[in-house]
Amino acid sequence: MTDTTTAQATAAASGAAATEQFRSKRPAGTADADTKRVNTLVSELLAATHGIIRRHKVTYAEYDALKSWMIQVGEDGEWPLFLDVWVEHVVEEVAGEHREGSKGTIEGPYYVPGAPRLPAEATLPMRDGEEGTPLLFRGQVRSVHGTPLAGATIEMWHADNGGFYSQFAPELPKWNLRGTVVADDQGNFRIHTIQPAPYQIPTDGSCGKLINAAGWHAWRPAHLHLKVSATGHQLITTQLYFNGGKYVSDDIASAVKPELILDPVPVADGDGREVTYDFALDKA
Ligand code: MBD
Ligand code: FE
Repeated sequence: MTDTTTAQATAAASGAAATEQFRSKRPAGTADADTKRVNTLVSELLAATHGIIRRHKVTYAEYDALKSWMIQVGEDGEWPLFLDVWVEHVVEEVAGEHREGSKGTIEGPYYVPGAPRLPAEATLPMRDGEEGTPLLFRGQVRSVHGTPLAGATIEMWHADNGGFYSQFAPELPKWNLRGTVVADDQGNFRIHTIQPAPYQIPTDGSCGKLINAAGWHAWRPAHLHLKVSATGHQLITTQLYFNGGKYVSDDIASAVKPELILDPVPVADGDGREVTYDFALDKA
């Protein structure tokens, strides 16, 4: 890890950035306020909570601990982190139920739209001497019937070799390790980047406090985030992991699926590793 970055990354700063990012992507009040639906969902959520309280004889001390913790989650801006780590995977499971194409998984809190557009063979924006094993990620975007999708776009974002995301940790260039690659007329792409490190949930905030209190670990396996899209097709939000990597079988965000594990091989004539991964997109 880079000491300067570690020294200054705080839960509150990355939480505030994630909260701001979420607000700008999805302005408040866009969900359907269907009274019956709200009644059903909130009533069942409350009933499940009441059941837990009765079953475990929850005390006032515990109730107050929950209240102060929830207040702190808000103050830290960590609601996006909390929800995406412990809830989003089930929302994604339901949303992806009827799709035939490539597997998706959760988006997480650190996507930023509008990353620089790059040609079909490109290197993600990175610093001079960016640390980490070089990785060539290449493949083809096709329809579920196998038709190459010309001009498909592959948005990729990932952490650096210290596990930090640009725009959510200090001192990183704005678009570091973020890009929007436009595939060629056969849907092919070749993306040069570096392998990210595993990601640790900030230990100094409310989510870190919960992890400690519950005796869990705070880690996600190293991963690449992707949004793959093409005209007339459904966008896929996914992540890819590295075979044999730490936490691949024990992701705190429960977002690993067997289809999403890459096994890169050393490049024949140079540094680093390469891997091919093709995407199949469902019709819109
Ligand atoms: C991440 O990098 C991430 O992908 C998720 C889902 C949650 C927290 C940090
Ligand atoms: Fe991530």
